[in-house]
Amino acid sequence: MKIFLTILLAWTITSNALSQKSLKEDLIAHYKFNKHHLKDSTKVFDETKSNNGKIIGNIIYESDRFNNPCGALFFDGDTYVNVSNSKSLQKPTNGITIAVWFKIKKGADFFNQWITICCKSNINEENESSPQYRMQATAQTISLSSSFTKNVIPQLSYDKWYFYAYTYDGKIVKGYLDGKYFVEESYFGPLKINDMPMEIGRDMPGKMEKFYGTMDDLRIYDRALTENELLELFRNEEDATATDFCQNILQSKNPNLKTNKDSLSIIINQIDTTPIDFQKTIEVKNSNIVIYPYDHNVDDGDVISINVNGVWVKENYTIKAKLDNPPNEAIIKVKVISGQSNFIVTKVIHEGKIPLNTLTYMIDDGKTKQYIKVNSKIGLSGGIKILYNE
Ligand SMILES: [Ca+2]
Ligand SMILES: [Ca+2]
Repeated sequence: MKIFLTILLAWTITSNALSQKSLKEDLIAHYKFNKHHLKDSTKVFDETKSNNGKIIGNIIYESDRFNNPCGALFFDGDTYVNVSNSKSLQKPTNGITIAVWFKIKKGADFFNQWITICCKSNINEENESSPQYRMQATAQTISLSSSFTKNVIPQLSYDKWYFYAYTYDGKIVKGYLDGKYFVEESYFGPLKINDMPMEIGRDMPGKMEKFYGTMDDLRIYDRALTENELLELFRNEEDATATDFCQNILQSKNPNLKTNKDSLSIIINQIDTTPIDFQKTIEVKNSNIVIYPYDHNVDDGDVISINVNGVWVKENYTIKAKLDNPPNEAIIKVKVISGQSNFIVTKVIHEGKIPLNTLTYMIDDGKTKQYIKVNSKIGLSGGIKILYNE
């Protein structure tokens, strides 16, 4: 159902000094999406501690808007996060704010992927309580609930960080981009409570949408924030200190140590101190590749970690013998970058019964499957370089 746009010409002017609340007040979830080196890598942590989530799909961290490695979570168009229902997630009925930093990956579908941030529902049916609330937008609409969808076209570019927010105060839904108000419309809720989980990066009700891009600092409030408060969030630099979240260490201020995507050796020195023996260079014909690592010989309990282009895509992973139909969790889907060296590094954590770890990477670019054998052992990681030219 679409509601016609009502532009309210009169602003209600309240005294900001008196009504100013802390930005922690009524905050029911805040996901920083920073990788925690020592914590469960399948989880995303809520700063309010009430609503931790579980990543379903590939766990891929990317640099955040401050260029800190592993400071933001990448959604590959299939991956999403499940957050169990809770009393606090059920709170928003007469007011809400959903605010997020996101970057849409080049190639994302205008309708099925676009701004699919969160949705408090995990069923296909769309009704007045499914979802209780959502932040979903195609290239031409924005949606807060099943009965609030509005046609609007925010002009967004691929691969660029944006700060996006919806607020609802019981009367009006407002949309903000980079802290600035861009749209509003009357809407008389209330948002109807449900018992369903909240999903991040997936919106099941009605049409299924899944996010393809990177997300950071998702915050949900049980009230409508003011424009000033949203500007304050937009300017927030809490995590701006140079930190390598891949390893939970503060980076040196030396600019040469900053992530420079074109410099293979610099990235490699940052991810790990274990020397790497590059054993093979291959070429692929497509930027989207599927990688399937398996134990070359017998399944003897080798535990490894795999790094693709600076990101630990598998950690403490027990490598298995080859399967004809490998399960999803055994497969790594990545996008390689054109015109530079991409790499896969295998670090041995624990050697199985047979000391030298030999594994095979099946690398499928959609046209051909290449099978690359890599040897690695504790203290000497094995590497493959991948070249792709657009
Ligand atoms: Ca972050
Ligand atoms: Ca949907």
